[in-house]
This record gives sequence, structure tokens and C-alpha cells, in this order.
Amino acid sequence: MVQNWDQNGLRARFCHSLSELYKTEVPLYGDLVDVVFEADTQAVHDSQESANIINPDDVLPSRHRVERHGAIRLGTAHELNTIRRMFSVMGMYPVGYYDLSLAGFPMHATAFRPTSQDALSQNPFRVFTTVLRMDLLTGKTRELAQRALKQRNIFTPRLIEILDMVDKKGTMTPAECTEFINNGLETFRWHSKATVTLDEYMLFKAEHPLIADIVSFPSSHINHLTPRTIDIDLVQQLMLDHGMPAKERVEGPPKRNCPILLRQTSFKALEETVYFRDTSGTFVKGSHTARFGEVEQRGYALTRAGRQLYDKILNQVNAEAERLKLKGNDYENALRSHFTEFPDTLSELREQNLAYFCYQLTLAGERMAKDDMAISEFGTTAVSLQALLDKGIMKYEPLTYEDFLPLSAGGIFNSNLGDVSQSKQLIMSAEPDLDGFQRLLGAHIADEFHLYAQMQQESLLHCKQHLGLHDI
Ligand code: OOG
Ligand code: NI
Repeated sequence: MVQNWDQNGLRARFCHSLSELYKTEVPLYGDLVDVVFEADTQAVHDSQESANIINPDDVLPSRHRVERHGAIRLGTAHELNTIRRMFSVMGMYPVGYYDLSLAGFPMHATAFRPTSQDALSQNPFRVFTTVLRMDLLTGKTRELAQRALKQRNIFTPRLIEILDMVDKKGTMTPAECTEFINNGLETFRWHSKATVTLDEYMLFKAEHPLIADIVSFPSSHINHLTPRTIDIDLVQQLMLDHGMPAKERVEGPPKRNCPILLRQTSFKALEETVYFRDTSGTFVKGSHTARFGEVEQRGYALTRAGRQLYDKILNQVNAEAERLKLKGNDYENALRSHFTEFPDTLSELREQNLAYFCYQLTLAGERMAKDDMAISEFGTTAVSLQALLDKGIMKYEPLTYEDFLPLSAGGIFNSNLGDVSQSKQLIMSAEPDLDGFQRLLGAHIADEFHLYAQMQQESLLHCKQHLGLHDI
């Protein structure tokens, strides 16, 4: 039987419902969404008045305003595997492997997201999904964590029934789609009653606060949602103006003419009341900090070469910052000055193969294709892409980065933990474990570079076919 529901529509509905749920749970997130709207309205207005370059993809109304990502943290293979099945119903698949031990966390992650241009343009909702690495915990903590995780079930029985039914029949009725959303939301809902004792919680927290967050509660609460903005510096300023507890700095590359990858900031997690079990079966009052709001500005997707250059420059900046104890404006100045090494025009990024692009025919190119003139102009010999661009037959636009950055994620995690020592030897000397992650997941993780390269290649092929040329 053929799948009979609209995955893109279901994803959009789920994202919307989750956003509404989170606004009621964390009202400051609702304020953040308003601040983003205020900043974007002002940025669009300012860009119309001056000749500011704005990523055209950002102002497309279809993605703008509804765009969100969220993040969850899981503990077991069953949880990860079931989340994979749940997201695939909404057309979200695991892309990219993130080794968070690089940033001092005993965790690794992937992002579930739509993978085709069409699905991304309909609704790009994605969920950064972290899994605790048991191999990076000390023996006693591991044992307690495994025990706590074993006794919880983060999925409703009805959700599991629907997933089994989808696997078997491949179809869902409209009523089942609604049930899927309502039951799916339960996995992400906050519960203030912990499943562990205060002593156990303190033991987890002493080893790493994120262990406590992952294993102490009965659901895998969504820990933040993130709207996308076109001017993150303005959002940061407005957060401060509104007295919101903004993180100290924006993560990622500095502001540039050609924005690359991802820039992120957040408001810090709030301290919330939680109740811990005590041995007599009653509850004692305590607190936990976990949930926050984040903002992101997306730039261009970089090739492997572009990403290597980005990582090299960022490492230089961070080494210098450590050596000279740079903070605040001094850090920002060092970042800006080192990043002048990264080319900042579209033509350089393309010619040096640093970013990915989508190629299209120009109006002149369309005319040529329609009249079958390319062959008579160029004959049957291969014609270079550069020649077609120079002659105004083809044009290009950068592809947007749809993924995440481990060090930037680390900065977001950290600003929401208070002061934690990050120097645990076991974690810092860990190796990435993609195979281990895929085993828990029960599926392969797609390589993000491959997906962008494929989109670029398809756009070239499309132009070539339209022009009737053999090779470009
Ligand atoms: C995930 C943090 C990473 C991002 O945007 O880089 C993340 C978490 O806090 O669980 O969401
Ligand atoms: Ni995030």
C-alpha cells in the first residue's frame, strides 16, 4: 500500500503544536518569538532602505516565521530507535554525526530533518537529538543511570501502536494523524516529578549536569525550541534591552557579507522547581535547570574544504583566546580579525570551492533552451560552467546550511549549565563513535556534505538537460 498521508503537512502541524506547548511551559520562549519578529521586521525595513545584502532564502515567507528547530536528549537504544521511527513518519531522517566529547560532554548526537529541497522548503523543522554515552561514565554512575532509564517509558502505548501499524500497513487515516501528533507530544512534555531520589540526582549532577537531565525524568522533555532570524545581532541586543537573561555572546562565525554556516544565541535556562522521590515514597522539593530558548541565523552550506578552513580559523581564535585570556569585545575582535582569511564574496566562495550552490538558467538561458540554440552556439564539445556563467546563460545561489555545529552546540549547552568544569579526562580523550550510534539507532546516518553535493549536482544536471548540452 502507498503511504497516504502528507508528511510535510504532518511535520508542520507537529512543529506548530510543539511550539504552542512550549510557550505554555516556558512563557519566556513566547517572548523570544516576539523579539525575533520585531528584529526581522526592522531588519527587512532597514535592508529596503540601504543596499544591505540579505540571504534571499531568509526572506522567503514560506520558511521564514515557521522555521524552528528543537532539541531532546535520550538515554537508550530503544528510545533512539523509536524516536527514529516516529520522526520518519513526518519525513525527518537522521543527518550528520556530532561528537560532543569535543566540547567536553559524555554524549553524541544526530539531527532528524527533511532531506529534499522540496520538503525543506515546505517545512524545515528539525530536532537535534543527543544520546548519553554510557562508555564515558564512571562505573557507579553508569549502573545507576541504566537502572533509572530501564524503569521509564517515554512513549505512550498508543504511539507505539500507531508506529507498528504504519510499519505494517503504510497508511494512516486523518484521525490517526491527529492521534499521532497528540501522543507524540507526550514524549516531549515536561514533568516536574523526577523518577530518582535527590541523592541519585546529586550524584549524576556531580559527574555531569547533563547526565542528571537525561536520566532523572519520566519523559525526554524538549529542552529548547529555536526560531530562525535574519539578524541575530539585533535579536541579541533586543533581548538585553528587554531584560531577558541572554547568553553572553553569539556562537559561530562573525557577522559577514556572505553569512556562512550557523550563528546561535539563547536565553539562559531557568531554575525550575522539581520534586524528588524519597525512600519512604513521598516527594521532596528541589530544583533543576534545563529549559531555555534559542535563536539561530543560517548562512551558506560549506563544502568539506570550506568547513576545514572554518574549523582551522576557529581553532586559531580559541587557542589565542586561551593564551591571552580574551573575553567580551577582545574575543569578538580576535574572531573578526582571524576570519578575514575566509573569502567573503560569492564568486570567491564558488571559485575556491568553499560553499555549495544551486545553479539555474537566467532568462537569456531559458530563451536559449526554448529555441534549442545552445547546441548551435557551443556545438557538441564540452563547454565549461565558467563560460556559461560569463555569458549570462546560467546563474547561481548559495545553498542554505541545514545542519548544526558541535562547538557552537557546546557553547549553547554550557551557557545553560552554569559553571561546570569541562576537563574530565575520560570525556576529553574520547574517540567519536559513529558505529556505536548507528547501532543504537538501527539505521545509517546520512552524510550532510553528500546531501548538499547531490543538490548542487542535480541543479547542474537540470540546466544541462534544459540547454541540451552534453557536458558542462
Ligand atoms: C542541544 C544543543 C545543541 C544547537 O542548536 O546546536 C543545539 C541540547 O541542548 O540538547 O540544539
Ligand atoms: Ni539548538
